[in-house]
Amino acid sequence: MTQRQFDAVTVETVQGDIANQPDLDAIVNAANAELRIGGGVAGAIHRAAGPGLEQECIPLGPIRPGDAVISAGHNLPNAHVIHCLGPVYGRDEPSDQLLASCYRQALMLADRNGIVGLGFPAISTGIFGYPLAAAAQVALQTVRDTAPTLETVQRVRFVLFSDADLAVFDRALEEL
Ligand code: AR6
Repeated sequence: MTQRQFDAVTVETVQGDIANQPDLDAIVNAANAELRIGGGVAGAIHRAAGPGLEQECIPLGPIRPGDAVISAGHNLPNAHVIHCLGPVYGRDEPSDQLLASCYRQALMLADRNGIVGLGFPAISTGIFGYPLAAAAQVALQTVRDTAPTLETVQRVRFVLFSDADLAVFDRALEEL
C-alpha cells in the first residue's frame, strides 16, 4: 500500500475487491451505459448489492462516456455507489480526457453528497481495454488536480484486483 496527501485528501492504493470495502462511504462502479449488471467490477458490485441496485439504476441511464451518476448502496456495506462510464479504448476519443472526466465527475458528485471516503477501481482497464499504466497516470493526476476543490472527500482509495496492477498504480503514485 502506498499513500500520498494532496491538500486535504489522502490517496491510497490497495489490492482487493472493490465490492468489499466496508469502511468507505461510497465505491465507484466501472459501469456500462445502460447501468445494468455486467461483468468485472460491475458484476461484483451488482452481485453484492442485490437486485435493488439495478432497479434504481436503469432509469438513471443511459449515460455517456465520461459521465457519473450516484445511487444508494443497497446491500453493500457502502451508503452509495457512483457509476462511471469509462471510454472504450480506441473508440471513445479523446480517451484520456473522457477517463479524466469520469474521475472528476465522481469526485465532485461524492463531494456534493457529503462523502468522506471513496473507493475507485481502475476504470476502463478491463473489458474496455485502456492500458493500465496510462490509465493510472490519468486517474491519479485527476485526483491530485481536483483535490483542492473538494470539501468533504478526505480519503480516496484505489482498489486494484491483482498485485501486478497494484505495483503499476504504486509506481505512478510515487512518480506523480
Ligand atoms: N474489484 C476491483 N477491481 C476489479 C474487480 C473487483 N471485484 N473486478 C475486476 N477488476 P472492468 P471496464 C478490475 O472490465 O474496463 C463491465 O461488464 C479489472 O481487472 O470491470 O471499465 C461493464 O458492464 C480491471 O483492471 O471495467 C462494462 O460493460 C478494472 O477492474 C465494462 O465491463 C476494470 O475492469 C466496463 O469495462
